[in-house]
Amino acid sequence: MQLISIIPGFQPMTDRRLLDKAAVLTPALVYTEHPVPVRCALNGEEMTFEALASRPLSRGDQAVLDFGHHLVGRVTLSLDCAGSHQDAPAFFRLDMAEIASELDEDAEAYDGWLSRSWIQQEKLHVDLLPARISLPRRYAFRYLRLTVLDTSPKYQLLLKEASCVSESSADPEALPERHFADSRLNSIYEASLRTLKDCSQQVLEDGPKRDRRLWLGDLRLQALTSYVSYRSYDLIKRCLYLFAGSRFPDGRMSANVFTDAEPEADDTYLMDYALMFPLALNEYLEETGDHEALGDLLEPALEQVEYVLRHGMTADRTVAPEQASSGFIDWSDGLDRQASLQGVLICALDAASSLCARAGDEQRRCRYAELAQSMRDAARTEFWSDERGLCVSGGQVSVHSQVWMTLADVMTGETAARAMDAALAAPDAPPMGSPYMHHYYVMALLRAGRREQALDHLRSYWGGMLDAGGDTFWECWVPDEPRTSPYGGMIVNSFCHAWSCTPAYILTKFFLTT
Ligand code: RAM
Repeated sequence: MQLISIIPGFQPMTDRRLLDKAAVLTPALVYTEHPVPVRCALNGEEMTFEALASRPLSRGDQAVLDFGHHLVGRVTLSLDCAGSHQDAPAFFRLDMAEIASELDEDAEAYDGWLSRSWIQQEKLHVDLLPARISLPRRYAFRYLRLTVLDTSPKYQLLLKEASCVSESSADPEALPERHFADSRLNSIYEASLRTLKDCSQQVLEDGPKRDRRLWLGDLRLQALTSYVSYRSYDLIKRCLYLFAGSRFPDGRMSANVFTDAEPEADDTYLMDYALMFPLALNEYLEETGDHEALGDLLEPALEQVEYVLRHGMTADRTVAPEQASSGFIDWSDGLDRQASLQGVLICALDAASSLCARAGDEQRRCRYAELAQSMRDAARTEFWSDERGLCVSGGQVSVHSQVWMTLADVMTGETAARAMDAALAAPDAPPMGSPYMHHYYVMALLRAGRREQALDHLRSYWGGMLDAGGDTFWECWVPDEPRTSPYGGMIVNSFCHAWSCTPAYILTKFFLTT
């Protein structure tokens, strides 16, 4: 599935007042110095950075620097020359990698549907040594590899210093100390918070390597995790205002907003992402009771639901099958999304009803609550199969459908849990493709009362990323097919990704021991 939407002549509708409020909430970044890499290797031989700094490097030499854990920041190199006079430029390539195995990927071979420009690689000429070079971009990385493309027979290159100043708007001071049942869970918790911290920039980015952008589905999960950790309320509020402040001309929210210059909605609509807005707003208000935000964002939130009610439904109150292609749900080719979208819509209607309750609007509160109920009934009629004991969407059995039907209370308790088990065991069911979907699977297990199974899954799925070399959580992880990429090549996958940061939320909410 390729996610490319281009609407010719697209002009977002701008609400200046909301965007101005978002601008005021822009957080300051906290900068941290990382003066030396913690481990190094030269042509495969491990050594200290001190030793490496005294080794003259020439054509073909490769130095790999490990900064110890994932960082988002700016890199500076101090270079010098050894040997005779520098009679030609020093020419080298730098590869920045979030996990070690990313360095084994062949950047030239990438031919997928995302831009190759995301690959974190620079080729530099340095005409005059010694030199202190600040690299041009902000990178997301733990490893930095320098490959000497050429010096000359008369001189060699010396890498005297390599440092990084990392940046994030998350304040580690705000973190409460927490411990879970065992060291495995503690490591998962820490990696989850590192993931959120590195995605917390001047907006909540989906991934600091790529797309470095505000996506609605990611935002909801980051916000939930932030409420139990960094408590970045202003940043979350800013992100909500950005989605409301630049929208499709018909009021729909875009799946993501470009924020590097003047905020601008992307011309990409994903029905389930837009429906996440009322949920995210309701959760934000639950945390903060922020009246200003309720006043400003209630109508934009309700519009997301109203749009789907007007344009996306069949007469018998199910999401129209032809609308299903405007949903995301998961990176999963061939997934029938109709039942999942119905589940998301029911959850959004419940959130809309709570929002109206907060605003004292009894009439609309009742309307949304009734609509949610009638759509649950419709879902049971349309999707539930007594014979198979699970929901079937467009003739297809998937875990996705069971998960969203469970989260929407279309089925509950053991009935829901058994349906998920059965779908997981079904030979033709499309596999879950992203930590985003796995998050909702764990939440559905918890809702169905399967605490142990939820915790086991969290341990094995997110723990699996740590075993495979992560110290932050990834955009994509399919344990049986570790090289899976939705983009046609792992080298553009993000290995510190917003929607994967939720273990800290799940552990704190449901499994806190001290
Ligand atoms: C990708 C991004 C983002 C996600 C969308 C649907 O482009 O990684 O995190 O929300 O897909």
